[in-house]
Amino acid sequence: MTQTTITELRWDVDTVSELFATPFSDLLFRAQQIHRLHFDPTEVQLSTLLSVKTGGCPEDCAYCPQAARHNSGVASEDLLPLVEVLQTARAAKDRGATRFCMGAAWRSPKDRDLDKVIEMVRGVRALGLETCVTLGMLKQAQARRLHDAGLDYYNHNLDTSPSFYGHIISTRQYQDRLQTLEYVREAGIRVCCGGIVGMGESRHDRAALIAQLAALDPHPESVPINNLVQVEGTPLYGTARIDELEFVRTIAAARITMPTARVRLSAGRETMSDTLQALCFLAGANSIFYGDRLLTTGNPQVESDQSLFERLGIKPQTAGAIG
Ligand code: SAM
Ligand code: DTB
Ligand code: SF4
Repeated sequence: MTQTTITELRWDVDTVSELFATPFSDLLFRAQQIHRLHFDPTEVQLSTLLSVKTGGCPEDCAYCPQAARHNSGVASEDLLPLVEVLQTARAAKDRGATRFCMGAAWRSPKDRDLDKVIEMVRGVRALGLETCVTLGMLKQAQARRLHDAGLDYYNHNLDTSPSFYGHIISTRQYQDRLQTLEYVREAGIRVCCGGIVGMGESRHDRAALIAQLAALDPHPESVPINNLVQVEGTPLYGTARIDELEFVRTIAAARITMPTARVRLSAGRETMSDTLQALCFLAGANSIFYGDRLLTTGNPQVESDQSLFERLGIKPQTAGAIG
């Protein structure tokens, strides 16, 4: 099979499952080939996260420390003031991030909340950073307003497979997520959509998640692959951790099925060795969350990431590029 036909394949759960079952070295070789067709393999895109509205969320996502019903110790806070958001964004830019992602612990934003988020998007963009927000479910008109404000990316994850989904969240449906993604795409905003592994799902579920993501047409521009951050007080605390090589396989499957997407090695890096992260980059990851915090949990220190880049010969993507 030529490389061109590989990139044109459509994927279903069975064909993605076959990828997962491929010998590890063959899988990584194939992921590398595809990666190198579309990207400079030494370049990684850096996104910094900020929780602009933390805690007190009405949803019941079993992994999430921000759900009001879980006793995780995360308190409910108000929306951050604009100046504080811009200060953090400026600092992220100074450290080399090119994208700034603002997250809110909402089921969906109220219109008056959106007014304030739009101010944040405008301000962060004016600093010369790409903007991304994740605010929960959107109405069509809200997606259009965000687009008109100049928002570059909207993050809304499918999280897991359709069949495992009910074990993790009961307060919103898979279809609701697909609907929001459709509004975002229709409005002309780039899509950031991925999921979480290590929640006790099977390999079949991981393949089904990847197949769902790859069925989005066009593919998401960014695909965050999160390894569950286990937070005490959440229902998933204590879940058996995913095998490291299986995590790498998931990254490779995302790379192969969505050749031109930024595949982001996302939450969970704090507990990963440098060697495991290097394997993820080899499998086609070319983006990370960069900065000492994710939303409410920790992330590797900037200095330790910079030393990792140096040891791996990785260069951060420079500002201004879209991808
Ligand atoms: N409330 C909005 C929503 O759920 O759409 C936006 C914020 S929510 C925290 C964004 C995403 O973070 C979730 O969809 C989930 O994929 C990820 N996430 C949350 N808690 C996590 C955890 N403990 N480990 C890994 N990923 C997590
Ligand atoms: C995504 O896929 N992962 C990020 C971002 N999109 C919003 C969130 C990770 C959250 C990890 C747990 C926390 O820090 O609260
Ligand atoms: Fe709320 Fe989002 Fe956390 Fe679910 S993932 S509980 S919607 S903040």
